[in-house]
Amino acid sequence: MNSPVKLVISGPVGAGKTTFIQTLSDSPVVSTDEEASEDIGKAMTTVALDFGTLNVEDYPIYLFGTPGQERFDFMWEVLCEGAYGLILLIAGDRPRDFPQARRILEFITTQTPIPFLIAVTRQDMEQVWTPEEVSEYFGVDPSLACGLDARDQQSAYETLFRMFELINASASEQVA
Ligand SMILES: Nc1nc2c(ncn2[C@@H]2O[C@H](COP(=O)(O)OP(=O)(O)OP(=O)(O)O)[C@@H](O)[C@H]2O)c(=O)[nH]1
Ligand SMILES: [Mg+2]
Repeated sequence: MNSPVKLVISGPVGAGKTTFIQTLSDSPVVSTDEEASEDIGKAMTTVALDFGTLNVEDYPIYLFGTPGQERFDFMWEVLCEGAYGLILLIAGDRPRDFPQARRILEFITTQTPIPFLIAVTRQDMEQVWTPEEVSEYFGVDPSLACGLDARDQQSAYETLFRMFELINASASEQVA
């Protein structure tokens, strides 16, 4: 059995992190959702982490989700230790959350320089930023952003495999 590949799923409140891990996980997800004490537009929010696992070929994949609320940001560093990649989820119809997403991305990649993918959820909404527009906002190559419906298994798998491609590309760059 290969050693587990750890991925971190982060992003602002309501981006779809818990849903994404639930959609992908083969095991019951360890979730720490509690009733939100502030009005964040939904009833439940993650206060510590989400943890889910799946197998891809012979590789166990560990998915660690962070809380979205900034007051729980002390968890980010802990959860990122030893991670191979970061999937940053962001709701494409909530541009007011983009600055926070940028802070998360900068914080994590400064502490732990790992490959990242920006997955833009809620592409089915009427007024929504496309992955290309979001990559421009972040000032990154368009290949580092994709669309995602966190509720949909196929879409979630496509995002996961895109992340693996980026991890492989970065590993071969380091060898070259
Ligand atoms: N319409 C639509 N809804 C989505 C999509 N992806 C996720 N959702 C919904 O968005 C909501 C996201 O909620 P969560 O998964 O709890 O979000 P979270 O990022 O874990 O939030 P916190 O833990 O509070 O930071 C859920 O109701 C999902 O069903 C999408 O692509 N389109
Ligand atoms: Mg959550």
